[in-house]
Amino acid sequence: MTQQIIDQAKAVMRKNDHGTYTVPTHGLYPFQWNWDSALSALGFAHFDEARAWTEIETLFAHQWDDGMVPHIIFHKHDDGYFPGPEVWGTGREVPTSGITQPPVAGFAVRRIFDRARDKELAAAKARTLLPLIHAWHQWFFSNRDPKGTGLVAIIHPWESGRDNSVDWDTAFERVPTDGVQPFTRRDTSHANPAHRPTDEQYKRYIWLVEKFRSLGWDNSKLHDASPFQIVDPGFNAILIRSCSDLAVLAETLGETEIAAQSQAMADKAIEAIETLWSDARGQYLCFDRSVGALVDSPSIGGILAAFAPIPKARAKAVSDRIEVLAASCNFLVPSHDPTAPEFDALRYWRGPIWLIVNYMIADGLECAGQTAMADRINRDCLRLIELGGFAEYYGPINAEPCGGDAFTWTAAMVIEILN
Ligand code: 9YW
Repeated sequence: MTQQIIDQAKAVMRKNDHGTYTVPTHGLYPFQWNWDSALSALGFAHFDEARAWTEIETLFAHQWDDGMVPHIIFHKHDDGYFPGPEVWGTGREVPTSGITQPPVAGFAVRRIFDRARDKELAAAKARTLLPLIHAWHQWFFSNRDPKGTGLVAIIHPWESGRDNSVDWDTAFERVPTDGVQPFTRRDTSHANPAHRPTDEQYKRYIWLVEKFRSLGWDNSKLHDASPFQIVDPGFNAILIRSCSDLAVLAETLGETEIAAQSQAMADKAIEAIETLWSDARGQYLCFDRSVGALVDSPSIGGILAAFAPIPKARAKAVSDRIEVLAASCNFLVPSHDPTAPEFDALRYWRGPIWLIVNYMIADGLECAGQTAMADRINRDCLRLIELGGFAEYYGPINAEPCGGDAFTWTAAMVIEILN
């Protein structure tokens, strides 16, 4: 049974493999996405290490001169996705989007390196990637934390990877839609519109893209110019984890300066993330930097914080919080609290379960000694696969598979969990 599932997962990954990069799924997402690639590389590493390294190398081949690694790389023309390169207008030879995504590559590279069977290959690849990943981490703190708080802001919901989370609703009201010309969405012709973000949200997504484009994608200006600046605990946790993992990797490779700088960024952020803790909610919350207040929205962003090496007592509290959520759903971990009024069981990031997020939460809990909850989350991932196949995301009440099917990173996570 286990081998059969692994074989199916490998087949999904091979199907979406374009040789040097994978697409998340055919049709809906026909390009390379940033955090999809880093997490998918973990899956490849179990059966084709060279291919795993290539996935991450391709991603970093499109890093911008300022250090940013874009969220989409438009390797080949495909008009099945909106917004395409002409909307982004970033002016690059191989077009890319102009925003970034959760920086999970540092974590992935360390893990692939640590487990590598081909040590020589791993050392060579890690040595090349190390300064590139470090430059990206430094880019975050220079451009998305201009006041040096220790935590970085996202300036577009797409950067979080949790496109239509309830977390953004209030801040999004400050994003206008004037001047946005009519456009045709393509996602709703591939997937059920009832499971996707709304048209109103899409107009705001596009307004922000047009705003940033009008500033020439100059990252020294974008943060302050954006009416949307959110400090997301989940996003920051991924950055912290990648910085601390990169510190360990750099030390192993004898790159002591990168090691010290990475550890210093992680330490400062771990201290700062404490300001996002809410006793009332029993979890971390987002902080709306434009208005200077926490966002009282019980989403998975505040649970994903457990991916970072937060204090053990906090990890225990996050585990307790998941236990509370479990009372109102049949599968863990819902992307929003099922008892909250905004919860929407099948609409993208407003309720459904995403295996990649489950994987990172479980990994963090495991590291913090919360193994029973980590195991439970991983078991639920496998139950979902058995019931619904390799879907993009799943309903937490009835396990309904939603969004695109034959999804690369879902398959990669299953290979990770079963190995
Ligand atoms: C979009 C590819 C991406 C993920 C994001 C997810 C979705 C794309 O798909 O965004 O156009 O809305 O929200 O996290 O990287 O799988």
